Amino acid sequence: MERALPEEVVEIARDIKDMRIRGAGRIARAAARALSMAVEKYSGDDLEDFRRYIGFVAEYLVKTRPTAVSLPNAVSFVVNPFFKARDLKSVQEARRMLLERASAFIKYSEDALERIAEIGSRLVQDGDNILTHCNSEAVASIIRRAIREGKNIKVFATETRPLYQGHITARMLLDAGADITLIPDSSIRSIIRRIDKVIVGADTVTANGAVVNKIGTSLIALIAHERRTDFYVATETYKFSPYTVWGEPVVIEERAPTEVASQEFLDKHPKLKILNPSFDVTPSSYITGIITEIGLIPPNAALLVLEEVYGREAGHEPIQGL
Ligand code: RUB
Repeated sequence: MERALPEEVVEIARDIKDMRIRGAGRIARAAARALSMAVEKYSGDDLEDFRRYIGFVAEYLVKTRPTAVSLPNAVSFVVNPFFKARDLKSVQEARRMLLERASAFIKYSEDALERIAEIGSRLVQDGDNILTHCNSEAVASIIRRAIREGKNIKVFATETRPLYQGHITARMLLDAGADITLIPDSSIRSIIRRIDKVIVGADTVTANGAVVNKIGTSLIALIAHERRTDFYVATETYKFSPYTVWGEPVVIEERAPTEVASQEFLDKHPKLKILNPSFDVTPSSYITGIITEIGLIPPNAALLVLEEVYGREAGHEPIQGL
């Protein structure tokens, strides 16, 4: 079914796709915002048509980026109660329900970051050297909090090629007054001896406690493991994937070759192939602990977190109505 979508919704979807909105938490909140806008812009009074419309918007948003499960989880948090409700009498009533769910999600997400900061900063000791990869607001919240608590820490941030999200981390943490050093991705093995703790974010946590995050994360975990350096993941529980409970694989996003080499270079060498996966998978055995808003959990307890969040429905069609 082709439908016209409100320009604001199309714009948010485009921003997610083109990574002007990026990072699993931000993507999730943007999707909740887009759903609110779609609800506000709907003008009809036919409840069945409204159901089809919301299903269409939900599917459209979920397709923008494939890897971070925070996106379908946020969408299902907003739309599932609506699709499940059997006693809705009007579009007006449905509208209210969806708007409430969208703002509840955004509030939950913001509060979760504060809890993660609180729990995560307890792990940070005065004098620690902390290594992070890519740009994660969950990790940034922990570091900011540790600095506010007066801990004297040094942060090492990888560049995170090919898109250099490490520069975003550097800017963010400089603004927070951090002592921060930017390092090439390939320098980790020589720098790890100076590091006390690695803390990274997550796009998806699977039922068996593996963590999907920016490409290169698993290499850092392997190096940390070799040296027995603690490796933590900071993540909200809505990045745990109910889809993986029954073994559904996480789709790893492949991005454009032009992120790795210029169009001019590619044109000059038409036989050159480029591979540009955006994420990788770190096995649970390399992870010391996962810092969530509900506590510091061992990676092997991921399934328990999924049961806590989704109950016995974990893994069964998390998004309704599509
Ligand atoms: C971002 C990335 C981040 C996670 C967690 O990848 O891998 O580590 O999304 O971030 P991209 P947050 O730049 O490709 O979106 O803690 O902010 O949700």
